[in-house]
Amino acid sequence: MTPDVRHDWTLDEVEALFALPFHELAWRAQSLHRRHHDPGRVQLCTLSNIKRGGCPEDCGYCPQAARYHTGVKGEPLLALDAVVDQARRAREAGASRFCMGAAWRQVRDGAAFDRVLEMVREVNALGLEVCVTLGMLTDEQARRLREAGLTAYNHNIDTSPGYYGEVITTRRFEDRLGTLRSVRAAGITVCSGGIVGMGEGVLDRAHMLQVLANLDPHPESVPINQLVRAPGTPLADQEPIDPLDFLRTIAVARILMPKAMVRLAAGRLSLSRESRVLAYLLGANSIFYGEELLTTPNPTADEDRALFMDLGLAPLQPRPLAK
Ligand code: SAM
Ligand code: DTB
Ligand code: SF4
Repeated sequence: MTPDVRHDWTLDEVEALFALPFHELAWRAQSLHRRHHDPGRVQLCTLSNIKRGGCPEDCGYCPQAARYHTGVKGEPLLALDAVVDQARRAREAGASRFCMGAAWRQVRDGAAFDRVLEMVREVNALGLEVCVTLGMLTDEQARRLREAGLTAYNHNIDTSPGYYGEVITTRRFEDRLGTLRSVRAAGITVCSGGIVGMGEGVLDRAHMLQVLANLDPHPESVPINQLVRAPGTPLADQEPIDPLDFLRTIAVARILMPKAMVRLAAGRLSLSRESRVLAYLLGANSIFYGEELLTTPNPTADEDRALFMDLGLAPLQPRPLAK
């Protein structure tokens, strides 16, 4: 019998999963999901944009890239107290993970990074899983984050190796993999996924998931974002994709990485209530929770809580606070 967790997926195999009739795909995704997770629990992760806008990179999807006229102004790194307050409120609202994002190309040693390390320390002390996404980093910076109590580092590969250059030219796909290696070497869990709906083909989606699934170990967390079409970015007028194609990507991610938390990430606002339900049935077991992602809107906490009630789903609980 083939094991559930594999690291030797071929591109043909992954493409074949995308080509399955929907009922077959759904059955396989759901069976694996139930074998490795409680299907009634979804993790709520709250995002905080600790360093907004002004980014030197040219990622074609991103409202925070300084070179596009998106209306997002560059701002300095938030104060420690403001972020810790946000984390406390997120926990009270039911989140068990707090993710802090910075619009940086890479981490630079100095006062700003020292403040981020403080943020990690304090959020960890609140009993929350702590994740940061700060761009590229070195082995030593990863080690310092680990020491401060970081649970996870988010660094998306975003798309296939072949399509990467169509969307981003200021760094290479290989740079992303290098950062993921530093994160893993430091003993931090890996959060890495990508974006669907940037004009890529099914083969690109298959290739992106194949790269993630052939990392050993698999990323513990895999965010699947649907492109949020931000005015002013090169991808502002991209044709929206068929929700079924987005859902297929979620299901294939679940099949390839059965133990990972698969996150129904950006783009939830453009999905119908029923498509969101299907995403949970196909193996998504984590969402971004709170009315804003980094710069764009997300469903409100009330809306998500109401849907959870209707479906009988419950949030994963944060770990109890030490006395
Ligand atoms: N600057 C760091 C980096 O790029 O790694 C961290 C922040 S960056 C905003 C984190 C991720 O957000 C990107 O890798 C991308 O996957 C996602 N993202 C950014 N803009 C998006 C958009 N308009 N729609 C969907 N996902 C987006
Ligand atoms: C991820 O995969 N998606 C999040 C988080 N990791 C950092 C970011 C989504 C950003 C959507 C566009 C915005 O709000 O600026
Ligand atoms: Fe900068 Fe990250 Fe946005 Fe790219 S995705 S422009 S690196 S903030």
